[in-house]
Amino acid sequence: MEQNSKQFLKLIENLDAKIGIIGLGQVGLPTALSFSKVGFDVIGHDVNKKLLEQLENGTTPFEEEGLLDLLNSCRQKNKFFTESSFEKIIQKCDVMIICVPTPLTDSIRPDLSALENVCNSLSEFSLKNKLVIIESSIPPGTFEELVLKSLNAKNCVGVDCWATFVPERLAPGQALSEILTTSRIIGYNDEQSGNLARALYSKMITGEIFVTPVRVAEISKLVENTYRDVNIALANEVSIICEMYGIDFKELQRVCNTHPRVNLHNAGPGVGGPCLPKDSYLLLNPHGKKTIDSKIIQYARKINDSMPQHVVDLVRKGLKSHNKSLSDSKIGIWGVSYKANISDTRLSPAKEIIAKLKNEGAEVSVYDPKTNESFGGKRTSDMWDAISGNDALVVVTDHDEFKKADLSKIKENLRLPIIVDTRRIFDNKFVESLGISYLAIGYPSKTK
Ligand code: SAJ
Repeated sequence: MEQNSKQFLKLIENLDAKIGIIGLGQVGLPTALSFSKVGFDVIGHDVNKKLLEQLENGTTPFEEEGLLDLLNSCRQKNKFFTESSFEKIIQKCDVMIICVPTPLTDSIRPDLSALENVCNSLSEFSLKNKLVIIESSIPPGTFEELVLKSLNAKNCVGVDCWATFVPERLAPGQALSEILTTSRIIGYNDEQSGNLARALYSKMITGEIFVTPVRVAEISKLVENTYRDVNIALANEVSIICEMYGIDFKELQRVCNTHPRVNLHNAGPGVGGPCLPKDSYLLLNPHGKKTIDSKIIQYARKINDSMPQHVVDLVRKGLKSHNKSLSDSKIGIWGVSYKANISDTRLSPAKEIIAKLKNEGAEVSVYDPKTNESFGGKRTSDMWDAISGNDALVVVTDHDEFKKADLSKIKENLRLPIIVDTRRIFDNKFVESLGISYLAIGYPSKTK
């Protein structure tokens, strides 16, 4: 074994280890291309054959800064290929990095079926002298009780092959830059596996690498996102308190954040995306065990989930001040992706906001420069079409294009001068000076 691991280390050191990436989504594809960029031969596999075709044709399935260029340069250098056969990718590769989704079921329990399928498929083959790495976020206990159990069916992890958990830390929108600089956590069950994974990632990243027991690594990933979710919930809760006191949350945040140990997050229309709304549930659902009760974490989720309703209430308030009701209104929405300048709409608060507005009888038009999704609203081809003749503009996503919008033109296009700015992209004083009713989360609106 010692000898084998030394030889494997050499493969990594010389960039001769062939890397297979299973799951080419928002984590897998940037990971594949980043390893390929530093000189490894990388082969990507996904159950979605259309996606593989797309990549072979030199197009990317989602928008990510620099991704398309990187795909094409890796392909030109013959450093990135796709492979639709699971068996072939295992035969060809020394390292297998698993980046499949671990979403929630409808009953808000971890859905590990994709990971389970991959591990079961892997376990049918000899993994001799191969390193398996799990990057997917997983409930605590999953690595030992699902991954290792499965791989050990025909192999002996730590003896004739290796396995580690290296949680992904990619933020959509800055995935390719952050993957290089962000520190990585390597969760090990046996030390040799941990050391090999450290050697591999140190070839790609400039950030620090921390090796820690696998259970710590599993929980650390989930706590990072829970930390952010709870902090955003605090900001959202404080913003509602600001409305009660009649002060501006933005000003409060500016002042509080001058304290060296305070970082009040941004209040907003809710928390979306594939990670934050999910990871605290993974944290509280240990693999094969009963759900853990945590008041602060569960309550944070409730607060963040309640924000779309608050946005709808602000729209209602704005309309009421102009003697209009939601039921006969026309509302224009700018932005449906879950955060600025990306095309990802997964679990975006826009979905709830649009559904609630429509439920109340409003007609909803939608424009987003990054995606064709409109969540049941009428999709328009430009930002002005989305508000022309409408009663209010609701900014849901803070895309750069919206920040530059001409406010006088907004007023000219709208039937009633109402802006609900859920991301605080506009200067409230300037908006109000134009005679527009300005409403925002945590803002003492002049609109009564
Ligand atoms: N949001 C707020 N207020 C804030 C910050 C964010 O309302 O102050 C909202 C955003 O608008 C968005 C949601 O939260 O709807 C999530 O956005 P995000 O930028 O906080 O996070 P993600 O989901 O894009 O990426 C997170 C990151 N985790 C942390 O910052 C701890 C990223 O580094 C992880 O790699 C990623 O989850 C992941 O894949 O787990």
